[in-house]
Amino acid sequence: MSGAGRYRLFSWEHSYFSGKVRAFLRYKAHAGALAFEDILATPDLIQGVLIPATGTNVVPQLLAPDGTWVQDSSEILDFCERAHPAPAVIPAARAAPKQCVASHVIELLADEWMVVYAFFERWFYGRDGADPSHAGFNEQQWGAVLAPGADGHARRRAGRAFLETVLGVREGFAQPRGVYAGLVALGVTPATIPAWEASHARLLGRLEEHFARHDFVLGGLPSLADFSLLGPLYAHLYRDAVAGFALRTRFPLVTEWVERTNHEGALNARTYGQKLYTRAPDGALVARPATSDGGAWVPGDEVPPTLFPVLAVFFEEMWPVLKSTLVTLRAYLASGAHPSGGELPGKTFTPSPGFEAVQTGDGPLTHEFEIEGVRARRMVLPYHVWLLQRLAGVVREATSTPSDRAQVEALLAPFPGGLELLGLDRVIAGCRVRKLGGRIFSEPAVERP
Ligand SMILES: N[C@@H](CCC(=O)N[C@@H](CS)C(=O)NCC(=O)O)C(=O)O
Repeated sequence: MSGAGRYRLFSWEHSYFSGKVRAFLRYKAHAGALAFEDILATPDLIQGVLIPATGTNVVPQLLAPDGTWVQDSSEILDFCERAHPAPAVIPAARAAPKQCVASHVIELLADEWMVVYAFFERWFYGRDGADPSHAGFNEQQWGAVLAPGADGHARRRAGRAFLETVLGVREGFAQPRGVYAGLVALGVTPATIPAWEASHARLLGRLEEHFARHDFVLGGLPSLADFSLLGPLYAHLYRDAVAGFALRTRFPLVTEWVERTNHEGALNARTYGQKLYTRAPDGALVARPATSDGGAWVPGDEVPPTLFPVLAVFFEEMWPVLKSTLVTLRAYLASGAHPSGGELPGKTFTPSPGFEAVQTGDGPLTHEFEIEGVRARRMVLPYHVWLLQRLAGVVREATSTPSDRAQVEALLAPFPGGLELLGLDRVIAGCRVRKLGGRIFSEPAVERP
């Protein structure tokens, strides 16, 4: 493919959602479906290129060969899947309704629930005075983006200055600001930390069991669910030093899956496209696919049983929070405090600038939630509603015939609240949102004649 036909991915190596998109593009590129250049999103490019294009500073962002900008990891995957359908990454709603719904549920869990585990690990062990601490590694990671052309000492100084002045590593949880204010807003405080850690360890244990039997979420090839799980697992839990040590030593099969899915340094991990060889009696080398399940997704739209405990985490922990998000957002939209069609906070890791009062303390976009039996408060994220709308569309398509509906019902029925996903459109009514570029707005009220 010529240079002109290439996608341009603007990303950072240490970014959660960049890890998801990069591995997905690598998979498509490995199959020859597309070509892309991975571009370090420096502050200069963010200010001069990304913000003017999409209205947001976040990474990753993708520039398609035809000049279209796509912001948001989920939209990037959908966009490229439509443009380059083979090899498929998203199970088709009509051909594989159960695998399709299960993959999207895991995407939601990975993007917006596991984010708490990952963000916590990075910054709890990145604050001054932490023991163990990967503060030096964080200086390097940030410096590499902030001052990429400077020498190593200057890069570390640039990283250090940013961690102190903007991210708040000196004060940590003592006087939370920057990323620590983000953690508090996500419901991570000294009172809830043990609960989040227990939830995190349980989920990794369940993934370890799954990857003992299958090389990827759906069998012998990666899918949307794998690339989504790489969000939390690559940059924060595999690369970062303290969490990376724990992952390698406590969850070696999840570690191996990270290498397999990220497709770098993966010879021992066995990955897609790789062959394993045995010797024939005549000494000739005989090749077979290196990954489990014959190198394919499990047949018959089966969702592997070892995935059920992973899906259960979504229904037990995250789904109640999403339902309460809808209730709280609906009340806020009806309160008169928000102009119909106006902008809503759109960020994931921290309260959005300008909405701090609304999303912190007892603000109208905060709510109670529970983790491991501990009750606390966290911010409401209208972006979650946009993801739920997306999931509602997927569920609608995956249940459009009576027999498909029966299949999806059978998949969801065992989980608490599982069948509620079948009525998502109804549950979302009254608080639908729109995403324009990288910004979220409420749906304008329909004028009645
Ligand atoms: N929903 C977005 C989230 C993107 C996002 O939050 N990116 C982070 C890095 S992983 C970021 O750029 N944060 C900087 C900021 O929020 O200012 C996606 O799926 O792409």
